[in-house]
Amino acid sequence: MNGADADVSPARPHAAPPGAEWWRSAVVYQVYPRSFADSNGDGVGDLRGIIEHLDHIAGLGIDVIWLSPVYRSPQDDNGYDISDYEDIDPTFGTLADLDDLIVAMHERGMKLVMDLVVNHTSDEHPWFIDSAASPTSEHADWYIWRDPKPGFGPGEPGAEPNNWGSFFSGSAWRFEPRRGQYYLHLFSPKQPDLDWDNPHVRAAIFGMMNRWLDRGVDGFRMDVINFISKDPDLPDGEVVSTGFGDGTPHFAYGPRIHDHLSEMQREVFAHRPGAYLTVGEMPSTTPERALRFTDSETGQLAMVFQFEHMDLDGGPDGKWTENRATVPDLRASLSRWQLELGSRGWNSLYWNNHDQPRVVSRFGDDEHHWFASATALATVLHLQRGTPYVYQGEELGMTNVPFESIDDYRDIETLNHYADAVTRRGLDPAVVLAGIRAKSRDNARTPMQWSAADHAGFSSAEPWIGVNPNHLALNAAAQVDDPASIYGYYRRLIALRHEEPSVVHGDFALLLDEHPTVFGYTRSLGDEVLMMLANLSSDAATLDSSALPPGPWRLLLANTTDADVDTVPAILGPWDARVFRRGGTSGA
Ligand code: TEU
Repeated sequence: MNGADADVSPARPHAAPPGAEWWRSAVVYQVYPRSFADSNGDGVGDLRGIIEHLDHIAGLGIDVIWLSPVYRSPQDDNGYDISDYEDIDPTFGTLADLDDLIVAMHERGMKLVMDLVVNHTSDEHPWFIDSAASPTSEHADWYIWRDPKPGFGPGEPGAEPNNWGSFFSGSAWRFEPRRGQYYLHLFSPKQPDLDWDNPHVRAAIFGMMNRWLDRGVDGFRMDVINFISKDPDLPDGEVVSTGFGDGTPHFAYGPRIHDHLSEMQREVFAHRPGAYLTVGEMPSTTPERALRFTDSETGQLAMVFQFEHMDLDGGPDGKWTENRATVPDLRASLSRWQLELGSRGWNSLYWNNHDQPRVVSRFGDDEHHWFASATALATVLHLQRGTPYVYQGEELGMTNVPFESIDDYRDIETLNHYADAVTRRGLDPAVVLAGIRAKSRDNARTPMQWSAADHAGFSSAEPWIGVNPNHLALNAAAQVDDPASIYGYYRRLIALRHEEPSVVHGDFALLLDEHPTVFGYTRSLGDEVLMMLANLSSDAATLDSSALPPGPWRLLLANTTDADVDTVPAILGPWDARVFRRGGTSGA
């Protein structure tokens, strides 16, 4: 299906170069451990399961694995609610299993980035248990506690200290009778927010991070790290259609965010040789702020995950609908980030993670052009400047799951949203469910499709969440040895990054910025110029060659067979993607 595949050699275990900023040429693979591979037959994925499947990841040419949380946790939010930062949850295994994973990865030339969830802990963390017990306990001021609103009795409706809504529906405050006070939880009530203005909190977290680095991990993906500094006045937010206030202006870029991250830099990373991959997850951030965080001279992080392209197809309050983003909007957003982070900042590049629906269903055409749309979207992303992330199953073109009923879903955000929208707000259940089908996080969390066997080869037991019925045809066993598969195409894209310095370091310039469906750009480094053209549509697209930079162009990579080697086509077929090199010899 993707014949004209050029002079990119097959993937091989890739040893990232030592020294500063090795992560600039790296490609990261995210493992969501619950859904990756179950080695012990309890229906839930685990660390041994990951070890058993490392060659699947190494075979793609991946440099780094980001592991979603495996720490001890009540699993209210699948591990993003941590009750012990320094132990492994028995669901996933033991510390010895993690050590074995690190060794097995390092042997294959891959590094490990751990998830760092320190905006909040679990309410079952000993710090919070102590904090909630009394206003005079040792950890009394480790979390964000406030008195009831004046004029209201404790616990009365309306007594919450401000009007903020939680990301997981309802108020962001919960009353604790033992203290006669409320605590802030931006996510679930079982995820109380830490008070980062307390120096004891920061010291405890930095100590914990240091111990993980001493153990051999190579960096951190920092969960909602831009939320850690709150405006201490906690002002009300603008009321949105849920009836709650939007607090993000008061915590998404709080007054001490750069101080806290600079202190982290000093206390955790500065005294260590080498470079660590640090990626800050930052909902509601802007290119200007992301540049401040990632500036190669003055920034505090290697890169951030921004959300602008993930928010283009949201409903009025950003919640889930069947809306689709247009190509011009997607192109304008992604290219703005490319240009504004420029040569001083650094992008992370992603379509998917454990919080987002599957890209081939969301921005592609999983029904009529599954292969071509999955590979076209991959090409658009991987040729950009920044560090690309591949989320488990993306390399197989895994799709959204056709769950029939709300009872099939497991995700707390999804279940709370459904209950809130349907029961409290009286919205049409069919409409709410359609939005959930299109955008729910559980689309990303169905079991990894290893084979056509029972439970997709993920587990010998009934998995914790339903398997996508399309695993009979769409699975790793059917793809890994086939160079014409989506997996084979990802290998070539990743190899291209490792072999072409212009893919890593080249300047970005947008092409055809008025075209209704084509995303095109060049990457230039000295005399080297690459051109990427992709038609993100199920209809053919006409190209005006006079609007393209002069050639001669030689084909380097194509996702469909009928590509003529050295001609920039006048028409791009549905979801055709092409990468060309200026001058030089032909790749095919
Ligand atoms: O996600 C933060 C975040 O922005 C999510 O609220 C996301 O926008 C939303 O779920 C999309 O539907 C991080 C983690 O990635 C997520 O899994 C956690 O639930 C959340 O933080 C709390 O730790």
